[in-house]
Amino acid sequence: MKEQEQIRVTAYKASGFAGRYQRLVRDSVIPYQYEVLHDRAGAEKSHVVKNFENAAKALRGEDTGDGFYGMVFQDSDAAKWLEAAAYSLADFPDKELEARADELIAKIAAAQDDDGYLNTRFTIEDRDKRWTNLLEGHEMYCSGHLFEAGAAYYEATGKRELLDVCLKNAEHIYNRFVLDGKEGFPGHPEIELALMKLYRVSGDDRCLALAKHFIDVRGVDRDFYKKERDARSWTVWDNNAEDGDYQQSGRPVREQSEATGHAVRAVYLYTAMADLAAETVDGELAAACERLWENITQKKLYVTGGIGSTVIGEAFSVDNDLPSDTAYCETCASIGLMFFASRMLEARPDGRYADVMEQAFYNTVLAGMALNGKSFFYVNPLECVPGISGKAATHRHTLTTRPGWYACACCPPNAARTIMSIGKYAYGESADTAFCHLFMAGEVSFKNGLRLGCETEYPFEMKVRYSVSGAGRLAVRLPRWSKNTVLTVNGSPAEHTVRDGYAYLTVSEGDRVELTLDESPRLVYAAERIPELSGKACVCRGPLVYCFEGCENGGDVLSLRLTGELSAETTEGVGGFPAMRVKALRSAGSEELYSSVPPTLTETTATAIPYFCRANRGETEMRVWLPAML
Ligand code: FUB
Ligand code: ZN
Repeated sequence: MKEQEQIRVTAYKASGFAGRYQRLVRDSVIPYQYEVLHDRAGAEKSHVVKNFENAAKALRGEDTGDGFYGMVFQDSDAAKWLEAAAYSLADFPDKELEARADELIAKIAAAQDDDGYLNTRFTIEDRDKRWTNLLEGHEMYCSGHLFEAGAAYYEATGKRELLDVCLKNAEHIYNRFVLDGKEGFPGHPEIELALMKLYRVSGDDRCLALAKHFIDVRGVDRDFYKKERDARSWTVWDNNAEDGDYQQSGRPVREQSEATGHAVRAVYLYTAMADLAAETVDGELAAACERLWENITQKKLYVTGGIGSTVIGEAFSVDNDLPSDTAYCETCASIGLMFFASRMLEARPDGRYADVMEQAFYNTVLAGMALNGKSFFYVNPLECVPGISGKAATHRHTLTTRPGWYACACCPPNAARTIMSIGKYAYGESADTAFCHLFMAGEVSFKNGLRLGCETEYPFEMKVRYSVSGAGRLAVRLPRWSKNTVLTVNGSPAEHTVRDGYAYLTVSEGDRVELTLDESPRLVYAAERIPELSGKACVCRGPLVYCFEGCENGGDVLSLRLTGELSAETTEGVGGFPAMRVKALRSAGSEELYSSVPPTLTETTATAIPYFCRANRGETEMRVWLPAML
């Protein structure tokens, strides 16, 4: 029995900043990605739809034509696209999009084996290799993404076809690993968090039991992947089967304290752990989540909300190793961090979680997509120097411009589905309280009958106005970065209590609640224990991290220095998003590689743009952290 009521979402119709982004995804990103998935966009080949068609042929015993192409997890790109389409359809009914989604769903359904198994790679190429390489095979990763799509599509349209495919696939996996007791757990966690969603939508207890099973067995047999490798004669990438830390399976999850290994896998796992801990009231699991959260946010988090600092294995590095120029900071990892934060929040409202969720969204997640929605970053460094970035052997991963698609395309559709479901992160509710976690304009209806209209130009203006319909208890987040925060109801100071970063108040029909946050730009300094950042500062305002690009700074940001005083003013920026002009110094030194002639420093004004707007004007230098002369 659950002791505490989990906080869940609400219906949200976006306007303002979120509305602009959702319009972009609806009008450009979803149609563009649909073309990509059909190999009609002139970008990197996907073949994902063909894979489903060819898998169906394989099942019918027909010639599979051009066979399977892509990553072992290629199927998941289609699932993420469907999930984004589902969220879009929920808010903006669109017959044409629904018809396209239904057609794709029919192709996916046709690729499902009679026993419920569904994976195009193994169905087309290697039926006998099913389930023999959990370490690398990604069968459950693909299933997980399909389950998320199936749940979202059912909720959006009421149509069951994909949901039923998912439930049949989940049953197949449940039978194998729970009923038949086959050993193993997913190499790439994802199915666990997805099973929690499938459980809630379908009410099928086996989904919850299967999620719990995979969480419980992970890391108990530390040699599982080694034994699995020794038993098979094939590999995908020859991954190290003995690196338990990399697989988050070096010990049972309830004993883990340090975020290690592949960053996306880690945060997807922690998301499921946090969800399961709240659902089953598992204090030991919740405590592990809290330790892992602390480790990430105190030792392994970039100011942009990026995580996973090393390209080697797309992984977390050791504590405080946060280089700017070689940062990996995969877009999916920050999306996963948002997931983890939101599940922690659902279990226990604490502004610490929402602060990080917001930091990840407005900075790394949005930077993952160009302002026109048609090209994407996988890797999000905090410094970019053409000639070195994307070029030096150590920097090949830090591309200077966004490609239209990737051979490994996990990030682009992940960004799309996250933006289209941002209401699930922005708002939440418990049995008696409506929560405003992020300040997103629009209309929100809570299940307790309360409705809010939220008007704001946030994150560029710091006033957030809520108009209340109905009555009830409201909790509004008080972000830690805001040093001067004022909360009023109907123009008078609000009667409220503050707990864990939220203001709690009781509101009634017709009330106007207004939150005014600190609008001053601020210099942010890193802890001295981060070697890369000593002596540097960056510019932030509200939740936004700013960066300096060559475009409006004379092509050279490497010689810019910040002073202790910002005296910033707003100016025109990129894509209609305001920039800031800040007081700075320009250093000019000798042309010699090294010289004992000290550089001269001249006062100047530099322009900083929001980090998420970076790299939209061709290849250029970019820096978040500048040396600071204080
Ligand atoms: O392995 C599936 C996805 O591809 C991961 O989440 C990403 O990091 C990329 O490796
Ligand atoms: Zn990714």
